[in-house]
Amino acid sequence: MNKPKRYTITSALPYTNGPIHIGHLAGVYVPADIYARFLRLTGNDVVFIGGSDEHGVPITIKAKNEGVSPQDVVDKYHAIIKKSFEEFGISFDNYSRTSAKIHHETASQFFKTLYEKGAFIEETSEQLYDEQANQFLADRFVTGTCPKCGNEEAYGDQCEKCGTSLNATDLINPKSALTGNVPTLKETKHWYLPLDRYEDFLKEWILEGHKKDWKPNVYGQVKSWIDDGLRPRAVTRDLDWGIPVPVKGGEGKVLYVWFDAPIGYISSTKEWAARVGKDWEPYWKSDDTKLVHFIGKDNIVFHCIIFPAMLKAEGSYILPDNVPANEFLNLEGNKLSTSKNWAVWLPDYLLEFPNQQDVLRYALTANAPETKDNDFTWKDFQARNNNELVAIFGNFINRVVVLTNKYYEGVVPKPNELSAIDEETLAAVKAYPDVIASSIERYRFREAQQELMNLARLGNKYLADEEPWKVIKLDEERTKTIMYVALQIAAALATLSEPFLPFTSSKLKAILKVSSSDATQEHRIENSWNDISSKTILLPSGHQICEAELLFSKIEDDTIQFQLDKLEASKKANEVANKTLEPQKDTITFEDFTKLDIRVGTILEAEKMPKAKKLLVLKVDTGIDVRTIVSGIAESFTPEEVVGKRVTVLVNLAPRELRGVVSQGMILMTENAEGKLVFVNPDDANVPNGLHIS
Ligand code: B3M
Ligand code: ZN
Repeated sequence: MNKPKRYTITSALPYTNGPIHIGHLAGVYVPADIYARFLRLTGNDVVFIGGSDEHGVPITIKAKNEGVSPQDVVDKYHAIIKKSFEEFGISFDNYSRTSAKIHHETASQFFKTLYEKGAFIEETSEQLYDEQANQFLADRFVTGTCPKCGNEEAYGDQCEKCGTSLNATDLINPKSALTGNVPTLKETKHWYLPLDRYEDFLKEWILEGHKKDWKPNVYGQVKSWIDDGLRPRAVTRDLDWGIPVPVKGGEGKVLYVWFDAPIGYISSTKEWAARVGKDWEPYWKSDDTKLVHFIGKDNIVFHCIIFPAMLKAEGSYILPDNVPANEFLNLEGNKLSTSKNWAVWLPDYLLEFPNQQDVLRYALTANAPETKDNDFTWKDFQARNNNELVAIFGNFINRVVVLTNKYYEGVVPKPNELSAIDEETLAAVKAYPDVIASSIERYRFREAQQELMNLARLGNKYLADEEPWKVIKLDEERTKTIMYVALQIAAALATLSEPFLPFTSSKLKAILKVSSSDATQEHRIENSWNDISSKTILLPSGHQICEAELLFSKIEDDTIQFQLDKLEASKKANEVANKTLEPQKDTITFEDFTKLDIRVGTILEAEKMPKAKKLLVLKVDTGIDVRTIVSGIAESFTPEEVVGKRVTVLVNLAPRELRGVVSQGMILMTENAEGKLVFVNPDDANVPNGLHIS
């Protein structure tokens, strides 16, 4: 085990324009949390930093779409995001926000320091401008074709497809995201960070210094940008939402969001240090601190090139030791998308799967997009729970605890002489802390979690081979030894599962009355991570444990179907939203209109038209008579559902014979957002405006 160190662990600051989804969790927060928990458990000095990224165009666009102020947007989502992280067990030491005073001060000061050092170029140039919106277009306010990869939806500061960082004027066929207009050019002054000046430094630091220890996907991206040649990048913007540019000539301008956001890690550390009475500086300025940034792959350029260049220019900060960026997680075969509502949202999960945080953590880590994009499916989630957590981990613990209570009233028995298998098994247990640690230290969290499960498998196999439930009838003394060994494995699992399954770990520790951190509890045994390999006995004989309690429970098919149906509904809604509405028909005169005789009616009877999938035969009370109407709604309604429904009926439509039945009129229908036919009722929030009544 390595010497304890000081660690500053950061996780990308989420844009505060929507809740957290599984893509964020799998890419950034779950691995960062495993890493932070592991390092704390192994006795290191750790600060794990998070916070909301509250500036930038995504926030402004959201505010505009919702007709509220950017401050309203960030206040709303900051609260939602912070609460969901807490409930999910992401163990930030501090979760801040970039609208905080301490951040505005820190970021302003950082800019001023660079300005005073002459680290910027000041330049007036022509920038994209939207005449109609009266606004300069940068970042997400403008989209166009990426000159590098041809992606037609690249943003003004970055192409998310190939990761390349762009200047808005690089885009081919730029289009304003505000009005759809083709932008014009207008002169404006900005401050640029001349990245070209940092090429040699970056080459030496990353290309030579981190060839071996950085992930190939991260190293490869960085190398290709550096090889292409770096160019100056504007770090200020003509916007009114953000941190004001704090130097002369900067009036009416703000810092580029990607200039201020990474400084948010520093501000959040300062906020934490002040709260707990520590000095923040060693965490950012001391060479013996390891700085690690957890991010998704679309953030690599900012964390490996731009922010390090800023830190280097400032001069007093350390650089990241590693940036273990993940690839993307897809959902049921499609790219996660906030705007298309193609996501599993954390607040929804927490509501729909109460006390099952560890199941999602487990499934996301088991499928983590560490080396390539990966897919989350609900079926896999169910299988991971039922076949692994329930059948292996939960089953082992349950058998050990139930039998200990049954045979020994919950007291760890005194072992007799250990057999060769017992010795081997206990020796195998002792190897796990190092095996798991070595995977975590190399940012291989999937592999680390697999090893944890292998320990549970070892326990299961030991019980299955030794069969204490049979041996008890023949040899009570041997049974004591078996149960003693099994209890040692259970205790090892209690400690080693903590980084991955923190809720389960604490439940298990309570059952076994062991603790690795909470030493204040009475009659508790302390087992740290390192103790699992160094102590001979983890649970001594005579130690009393508690009754069994289920750690995991089976997830049924209907629970999974409910989630799949929700996604199906999103898909349908997108199809409807993307449907181009038909243009308005030719104008009619008032006389034309008065020819239509539309009445309110009630459906009295309904039955399926034999051999016709779409048709129902209805008896409708129109107020003037009771008549037969054949209606093509059978795919959307059962006959039982429509009986008693109040409807609007066109009563003077010429009668028409359909499959031998004369239909006398038409029920007016439209479609809801899911593409299902509904009776005309504009109060139904599901019915979009503009759909034809037909
Ligand atoms: N807010 C981008 C994102 O949410 C950005 C990360 C900032 S980290 C300093 O993907
Ligand atoms: Zn591109």
